[in-house]
Amino acid sequence: MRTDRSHELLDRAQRVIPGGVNSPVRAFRSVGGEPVFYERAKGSRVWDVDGNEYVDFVASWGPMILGHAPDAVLDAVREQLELGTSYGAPCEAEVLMAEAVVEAVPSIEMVRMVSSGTEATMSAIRLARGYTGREKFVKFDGCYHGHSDALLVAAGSGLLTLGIPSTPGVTKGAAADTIVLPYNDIEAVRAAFAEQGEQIAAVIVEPVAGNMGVVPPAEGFLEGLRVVCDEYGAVLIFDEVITGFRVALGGAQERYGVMPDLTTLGKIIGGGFPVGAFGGKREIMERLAPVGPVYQAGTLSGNPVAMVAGLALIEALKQPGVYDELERKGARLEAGLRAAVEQAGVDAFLTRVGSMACMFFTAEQVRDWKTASTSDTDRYARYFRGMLERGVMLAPSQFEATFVGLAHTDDDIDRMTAAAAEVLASIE
Ligand code: HOZ
Repeated sequence: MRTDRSHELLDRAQRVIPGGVNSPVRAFRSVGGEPVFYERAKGSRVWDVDGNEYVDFVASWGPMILGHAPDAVLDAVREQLELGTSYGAPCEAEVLMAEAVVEAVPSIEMVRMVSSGTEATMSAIRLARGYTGREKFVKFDGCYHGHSDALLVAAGSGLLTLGIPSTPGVTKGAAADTIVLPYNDIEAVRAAFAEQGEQIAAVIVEPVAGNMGVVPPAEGFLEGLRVVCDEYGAVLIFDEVITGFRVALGGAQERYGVMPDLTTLGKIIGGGFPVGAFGGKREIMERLAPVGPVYQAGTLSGNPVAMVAGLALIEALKQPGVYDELERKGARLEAGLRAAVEQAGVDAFLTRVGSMACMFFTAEQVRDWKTASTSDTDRYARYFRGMLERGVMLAPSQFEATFVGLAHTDDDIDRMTAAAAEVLASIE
């Protein structure tokens, strides 16, 4: 596998970009070696600048559920480009997007567009605080809700990947109102509320944790959160930046039948462009400026190019049979990986919800960060490198998701699981 061009670009990048990357998990730090630089992507494939081709299971960390550069999205974007790329003023596409989100996501009555998942979660927390007049909020160990200060406490994704327990730059004050509890532990939630429930504005949760690997909600966990929040008048926020439009058209709330008060979205609704959104009950959303006093704003919010891209993608996802097909492909991947694990006799715990999956290198049953963290990350690194050499692109971290999309053929999936069987049999 040639890597000269990627190596050269990394060398140049490191002189002008910290670590040579614009987001830390891309840096391959926990899997060793150097990141490959991409040149192009189409369907289930990505190609790097040295001409290597990979079947891609990262999907730009989730958005590319149709595969890369789908024609429907490209056509919509081309048309919009001629009409202007940013207005900083209302446009029809953002109304269509809001209507599409309200129609698809069961608990959302009103929605505000932003430019990233980080902005969405940060704004949702502010809104919940403004609505309740309380300051504290609950988050769960290993869940990641973007990189705003108060939400970085005990966070997943890149912080787990790089082993950064808490980051300099977040003041004690910013972190003081964040209550961290173990994921899937409803008793811990009840105890925290019994002690300080009158001060808690919100509970924010990934309804399927997707940033400490993939950890499904235990039976009764989401339902229990709903009950506790109702009892104490706290706002329940589902962070569906990953699960929204992925595990069902209406996200995890549709799949599990539990309705939050607020929902955050991102990734898929941008069709590959930088987009986030937060929405929910009208009564809460109308606390936002200009209707209410809670301020939130953005020059590129509701950007027309991003809106038409997201709309084209959502339209494709609304076609009959799409989520059955994603489920079928996810199940095929899981079955192939289970067979590979069994054949190789390695300790691994597999999780999957629809088209998002994870193989934890541990003998433990993973249900929270404590159990996820028992994974052998060195073994994952060897697995990752073996797969890369065989033309399969996985997330460069044990604690991220593997995404299957509509562009993956059965052959792509079988090629991936055959490569996994080979690699698992050959690594210590
Ligand atoms: N946190 C996301 C992955 N779980 C986005 C990737 C990134 O941080 O760059």
